[in-house]
Amino acid sequence: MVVDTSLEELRKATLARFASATALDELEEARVQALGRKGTLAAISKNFGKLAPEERAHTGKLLNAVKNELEAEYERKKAAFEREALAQRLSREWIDVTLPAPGIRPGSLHPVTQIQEEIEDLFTSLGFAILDGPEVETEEHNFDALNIPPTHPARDMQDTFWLTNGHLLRTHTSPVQVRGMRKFGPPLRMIAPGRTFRNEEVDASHEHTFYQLEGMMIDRDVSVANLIYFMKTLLSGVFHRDVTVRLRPGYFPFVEPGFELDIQCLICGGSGCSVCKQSGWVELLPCGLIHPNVLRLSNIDPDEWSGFAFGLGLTRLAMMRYGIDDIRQLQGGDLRFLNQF
Ligand code: 2NL
Repeated sequence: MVVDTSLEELRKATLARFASATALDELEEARVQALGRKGTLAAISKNFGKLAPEERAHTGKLLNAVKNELEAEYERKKAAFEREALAQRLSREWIDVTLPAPGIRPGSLHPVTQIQEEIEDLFTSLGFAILDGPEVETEEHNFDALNIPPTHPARDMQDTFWLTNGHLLRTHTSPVQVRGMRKFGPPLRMIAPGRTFRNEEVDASHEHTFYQLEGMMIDRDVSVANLIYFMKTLLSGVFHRDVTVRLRPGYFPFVEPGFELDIQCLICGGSGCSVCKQSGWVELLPCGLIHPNVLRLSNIDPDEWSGFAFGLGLTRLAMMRYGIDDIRQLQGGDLRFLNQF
């Protein structure tokens, strides 16, 4: 009976220690003390031999039952600790399987830069120089020299970013051409690619900052026929295919006559979409013969020389070529988008 009492005490005390254990090592310590080779249960078992033979069967069963119960409880609690430890480790070792694999990833040029470089190559092969100029310009270079009257709405605060010192952010790359005419004189073949700025509300097809490429050729007897030839060469070079074009009269103070060269919308194929404002056509290439006043204002005699000039929106061209329907995607710097090109 003494054995029975000690077993019951061991059972209760050990279950209580198992229950209050807060970590695996505490649980293990309780197990070793109760069930280990030198533990309490082993000590109790030593008294087994002293029992009367008729008590042995009963006490032997009880001994086994207590041993089994404690072992089972130990295993249950141990498994719970292990599950918890694993869950904690996994929460620390969380990995984002959508991250790109490590290693060097090849970069690529921005789609607008790619188009700009292609057009530069094309015009270089036709004997044109590539000129650069400042983004902060004088009113004279940006407007006066281009025969744009002092009252023209383009000069408004709403259309142009004016600086407090009277200078402005160039609204086109024409001032580079003005500088080119003044520096080199005729005959002259040049293009002026670069960043331009307009004080505009941003939407799917307008940005305040965009890329343009203007060009001009000045020589003796340059005509509209020369203009059309170069514009067609330019477009087939850009699109690597025949594009449907139409020529409309257009008005710009710096050319006379002036034209709007439109292409059939490459996004919708002409059926109408947000890029072409449902018209099926996109204004792509304003152009014309350089106004005599513009030549004169840059010290070129219009009786001896004539020329054509054109302006091309590189950002819009990239949208057309790659089927991008929102200009903001090209400006956002999102590499997931830009890496496609
Ligand atoms: C545009 C640009 C055009 C030109 C730009 C030009 C430059 C000089 C002289 C004559 Cl220095 N022309 N550039 C010519 C025709 C069209 O378009 O942004 N138009 C809305």
